This record gives sequence, C-alpha cells and structure tokens, in this order.
Amino acid sequence: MKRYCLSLVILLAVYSSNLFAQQHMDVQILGNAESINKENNVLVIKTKEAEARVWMYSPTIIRVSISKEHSIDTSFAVVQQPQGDLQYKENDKDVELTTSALKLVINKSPLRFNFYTADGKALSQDDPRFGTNWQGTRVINYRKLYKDERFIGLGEKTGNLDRRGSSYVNWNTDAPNHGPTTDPLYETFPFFVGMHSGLTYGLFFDNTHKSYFDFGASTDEQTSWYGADAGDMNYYFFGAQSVAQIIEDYTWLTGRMEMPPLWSLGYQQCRWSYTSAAEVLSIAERLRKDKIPADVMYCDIDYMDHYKIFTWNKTTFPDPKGMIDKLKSMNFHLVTIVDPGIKVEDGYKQHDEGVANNYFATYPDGEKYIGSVWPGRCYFPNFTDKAVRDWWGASFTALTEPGVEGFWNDMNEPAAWGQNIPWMVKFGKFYMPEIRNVYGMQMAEGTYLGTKKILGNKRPFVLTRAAYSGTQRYSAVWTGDNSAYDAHMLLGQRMVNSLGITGMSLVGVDIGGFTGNPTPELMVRWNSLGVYTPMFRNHAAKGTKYREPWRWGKANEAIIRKDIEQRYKLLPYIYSSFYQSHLTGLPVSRTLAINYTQEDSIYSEHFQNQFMFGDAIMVAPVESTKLIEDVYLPKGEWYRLTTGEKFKGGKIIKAAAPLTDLPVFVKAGGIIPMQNLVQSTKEKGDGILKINIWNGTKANSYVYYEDDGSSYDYQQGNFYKRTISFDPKKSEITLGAVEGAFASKYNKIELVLHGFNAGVKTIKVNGKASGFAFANERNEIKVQY
Ligand code: MIG
Repeated sequence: MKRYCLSLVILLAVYSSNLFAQQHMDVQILGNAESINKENNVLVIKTKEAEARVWMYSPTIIRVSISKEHSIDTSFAVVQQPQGDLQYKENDKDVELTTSALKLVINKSPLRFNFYTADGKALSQDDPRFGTNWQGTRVINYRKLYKDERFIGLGEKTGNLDRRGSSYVNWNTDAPNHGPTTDPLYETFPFFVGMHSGLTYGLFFDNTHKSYFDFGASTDEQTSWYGADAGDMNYYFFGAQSVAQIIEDYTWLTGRMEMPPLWSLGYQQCRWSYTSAAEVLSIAERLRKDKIPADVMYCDIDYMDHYKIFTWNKTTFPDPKGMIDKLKSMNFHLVTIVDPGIKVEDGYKQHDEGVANNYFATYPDGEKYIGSVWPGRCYFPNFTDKAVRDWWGASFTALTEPGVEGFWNDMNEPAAWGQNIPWMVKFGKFYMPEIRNVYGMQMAEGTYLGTKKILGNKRPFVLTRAAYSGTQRYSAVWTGDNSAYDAHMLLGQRMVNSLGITGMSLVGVDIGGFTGNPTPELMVRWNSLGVYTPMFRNHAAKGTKYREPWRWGKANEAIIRKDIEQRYKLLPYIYSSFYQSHLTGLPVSRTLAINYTQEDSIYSEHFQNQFMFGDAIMVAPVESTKLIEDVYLPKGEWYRLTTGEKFKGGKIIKAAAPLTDLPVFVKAGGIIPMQNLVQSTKEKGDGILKINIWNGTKANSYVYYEDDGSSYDYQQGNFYKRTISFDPKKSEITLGAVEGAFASKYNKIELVLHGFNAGVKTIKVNGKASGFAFANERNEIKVQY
C-alpha cells in the first residue's frame, strides 16, 4: 500500500511537470480562419486559437487586433475612432480589403496579414510560417524581413538611427548612468517606420505590457519580430508613402501638442539643486547682469520640506511668492519638480487625502504598497484613475498660488529604490506589469490637465521623464540622466531626433551632461547644439561642478552668450516650427530620414546625427575634440549659415568646426523669420521681424506664425499667420494676407537676402520703390527684387 502510494505520487509529479511544460513553453501559431464576418464595420475573423479584428481608421491607417481573450478594448494612446466604410472581397484563399491607398490581403489558411500599396507593391507581410503566435501569455508577430529594409523609430532608444540589426525592450526604467548602448530607458514608444524597395510604412504596436522589438538582430536576416509579455497583438499599420505623412498619420491617431508657452522655448537654467531662494535669485540676477538671455529658472527636489510633494522648505524657501515675484520682475518663469511618491506620514495633506480616498497602489489583498524614494517610505498614486488624476492635478495650487508656471514630473517610471516594484502590485484594476509603461504618461496627463484648469487661460509647461505614445498631448520630455562626454552628446541628439519620429517635438537633453563634469570645450560645444534643441536646458547632478555660463572663464562665456543670443534671434522661426508640430505632428528636430529617406549616406554612423531644425536649417553635431569634420550635405544646394559659403549637395564636405561655429547650413530657398536680440521672451524688442531668405532655383514657401505666446486664445482664432513665398523665376517674394485676429508684435518687416546677386540694391514693395524695411501691413505684400 505504501509503495503504491509513493509511485502514484511520482507518477502525478511527472504528469504535472509535463503539463507545466506544455502550458508555458509550447508555441501556439495562429491557424486557419473558421469564420469571417463584418460586424458594425469591423471585420471579425475567428480561428481555433483566437479572434482577429480589422478596422479602418483612414485610407492609410488599418488596425489589426488578434486576441485570445476579448480583453477590454482601451487605449491610452489613441484618440481617434475608426472611420469610413470597410470594403472587402473574399475568395477561397483570401480576404482582400482595399482603401484608396492600401490593400490588405488576408490569407485564410493559415491566417496571415499582408499589406500592399493600392497598386500591389508589397509593404509588409507576416512571416508565412509563424505570423502571430503565442508562448504562454506572450504574444509575438513575425514579419518578413526585406533585404534592403531599414527601420527608424521607437523614440528614446540608444543605438543607431537605422535600427536594423538591433533589438530593444520597452519597460520604463530609471536608468541613471546609462551609456550609448543601455536598454531599456525611461520611455516607451512602440512605433517604428520601415523602409525598403523605395517604399515606406509604419507600425504602432499599441500594447502597454513589457514589449520587444527585434529588427533582424537575431533571426539570421530572415524575419523581424516584435511582441509583448501579455495582451493582444494589437497594431496600427500606416501605409503612406513618405515618412512625413506617416508621422502626420501617427500623430493624427495619437494626438498632437498644443502650442507651448513661448517662454519655455527660451534658455532654461537648472541644477540639482539650487538649494535656497537666495541662490535661485542670485543665479537669475547674474544671468541678467551678464546679459545671458534666459527665461526659466528651476527648483529641483531640495525646495520641498523633506521631499514632500506640494510643500516648500520653510527655512530655505521661506517666502515662495516673494521669490517668484522677484523672478517675474526679472522676466523669469519658475519650474518646480514633483515626484509621484507620497510620503507615508499622518497629517501630511496629500497622504491623508490619498489614504481616505483609496488613491494609492495596493497589494492584491488591498494593503497599500510602500516603496522607498526620496521622501523615504512612500505610497504611489494610481494615475490610471481619472479621479486620482483630478485630485493630483488640483493639488498643484500649492505651487501655482505663489506663481509657479512649469511642472517637472520626475521618477515616474515609476522609480523606487531597488527599482523592482513587485508584479502583484495593483493600480486600481491593473497589475503593475500592464500599466508600468503608461504610468508616467498618466501622471503627466493629470499634471497638465490639472494645472491648465488652475491657471485658467494660461499655458502650463509640463516636462516628464517617463512616457508612452500620446504623451505629446500633455508634456515635453527630456532624455533623463545623460553624461558629460562627447558620445553622449551625439547619442542625445539621435534620441531627440528619434523622439520626433514618434510625435514628441518639445524634447531636450541635459546640456553639458547630467553626470560628471564636462570639459570647457564640451560645455561650449554642447551649448551651441542646445541652440538647435527644441527644449534648451542646462542641468547638472548634485556633486558636479557648477555649470552656469559664467563658470567657464570670460572667453568661453562670450561664446556661450553669443550662441544663446542666436537662439533668441531665431525664436520667431522656432515658434513657427512648433506651430507645424501643433498642426501636423511634424517635429522641430527632424532626422534626415524624414526628408532625405532614400539617400543612403544619412544612415551611416558618421552622418546619422545630422538633422533638420525646422524646414530650412540643417545642423551637424560635432564632438568637442574635433575642429574640422566631415559633413554630408543631402541633394540640393546649401549655405553655411555663418559664412554664406555655398555648396552643392549630394556629397561629403570637410566643414570647419571651431568651438565658435558649429556647422549649421541653410537649404537654398530657405525662409527664416528672425528678430533682433532680446534678453527674454517677455521683452517687447524693437518691433522688427527680419525675414531672411537664401537664394535658390526652386520656389519655396513658409508659414510664419505668431500669437500671444501664453494663452489658449489662438484656438479661437487669435493668432497672426501668413504664408511667405519665394519665387525665383519671377524674382518675387510674397507675404500672403494675414490670417487671424492677433496683432503682431512686429510693426516693421525687414527683408534680408542671402546669396542673391550683389545687384539687388533696391526692391519694390507693392509696386513702389522701397528700402529693405517696410511696414507690416495685414494685406498681401508683394516684393520684387
Ligand atoms: O534620483 O531630482 O533625472 O534630472 O535632477 C535622482 C533629482 C532624481 C533624477 C532626474 C534628475 C534630477 C534628479 N532626479
């Protein structure tokens, strides 16, 4: 009897371990279609394993979601609904779904999804063997890899511009001391653009779980694949035939940024930390005294009382309003940091309110989860719940009442010491692994909508470290804790450019490098690149040397000042470029892959950091140790911005790159509205808008945009906008009639012509002989030269 029992136990053990192996290790591959129906304009296809659904969002956007368990159909990223009538034909082998731009051929046995252009060119196809498959809860999609296929995207990722041969993980992570190959980092943007055979497509895998992308890194060049730990194979396919149009479609789907406050585009001075009100004020005063144009001062975590969010340290910041009033009188705006962790301390307002309302993350038994961060033991708000976001947003009165206008959201991956929040921790109905990647975005949403409400008709500035697709609707991002060495400066530029592909336009890096101390040369060089970084912020870690412009000696300060002055002169152009982001989703810093997709050289390691800054300017970042550098000029004609020297593109040039002159080029025909120097965006200036045009053989146009820079009145038509056109064939420049009700702050326009014949000494304005400066009339202005 005893023996019998024992063998039964062994048998059972063997049996159950087999069962275990089978459930968790076997690959299950999507099989044959068993039924195909159209239900409410959705194509529903059932197989034994799962159900696939297909929606049309626009002629160039098709969504496919393959699900085993009919999970709730929510998205944190997508703000649009399906549109248009889904059209398809069916035969024995396939279902063919067509739009004016795309063809989706769905093979029935087995079920595979293959995308073509309307005229039948293959864009992207399932791997016929493996297509969509599962291992346990893990869901994966294998796709055919084309011989010449390149990939760009995924937002804030290390590595090369062309991601072919690389693999990545999305799992929002506090990554201090990350290097040029570290992965994952702080943000998740599961969207990439593929390019092959002269064609382009995009794919957005809207799944918030830990996800994986492998662009032919480990598959013997046969397939690319991506997948996630759980959830659905839920993706949006973009079939537009240009990278710019794909970005426009992706940002149509996931939303676009509102106009940023103009002051946030000025120079920003930060440090962890300016530790007292007196220090904050003395830095601001010195910036003014040294005539370094600037708009923004920051308070990092030390302004708080024991790191308690929404409090002020009573000793070091005894009178926040008094301090901010003084800053305002010097035309500065203040940004303060907030972290998600709420200190466990009875009697602390946010603690008590959060506890009373059950706003914090819990263990499955309902006990509140505690993790340690700066304040010590902390609770973590469940930002996925609107009630929590509303409460969080309303708490900002502690900062807005004394006058704070910018809100910096840090540590929202979320970070806790040890960086290992248990998987069983629940944020409302979601377990941690499901919402980790959107936690930061949800915090940013609460911060933006909350402060927007409090500030009335004033635009808040929000900056977040963690993000997910769609974050552009609420916040700027920066690339976290970078380091003070050249390779990191170049990496940061690639990240800024890559974030632009995924809809994030207002993006910055810590100028100078957060960790470590830059050499004076690196500081000067990095600052000159900062001029052409959408968000221009000097920031440094605790324990590093002070980093402000005057800490580098008189000669270096003079270079730094001159570069920051250039930023302020360019603001009319930069602001108009942000208007493009607001309108179309096109970023301000653009990898050359957006406009010069088919030029091989731009993907080479040597040239991959170059980028367009708006429509007209191309910047070549150069390490601080190099004073001459190879630069690739894409096809067309270019001018060096500082010297006016003209070059034929489609080739590599040797560009002088002294620390006083970063290689910056203007495209022939480029139109750049500028202004004369001001010390802050608040200053009115001399009222002259300088329209710079560089000669070229092709007609070009540019939309100049202006508004009050601080309110939402532009959404009611209170803006000033006009199209500037340049037509070299007719020797004519036209400033189109002004649209919108806003009165420009520039009452004069000055035309500055570059690379035109020295013969252009006079111009005609509306038929009358004129000098190069004339009144800013609202009607059309025709200039003949
Ligand atoms: O554990 O607030 O990336 O910009 O200065 C470090 C202090 C917390 C990390 C941010 C950095 C900020 C720092 N924070």
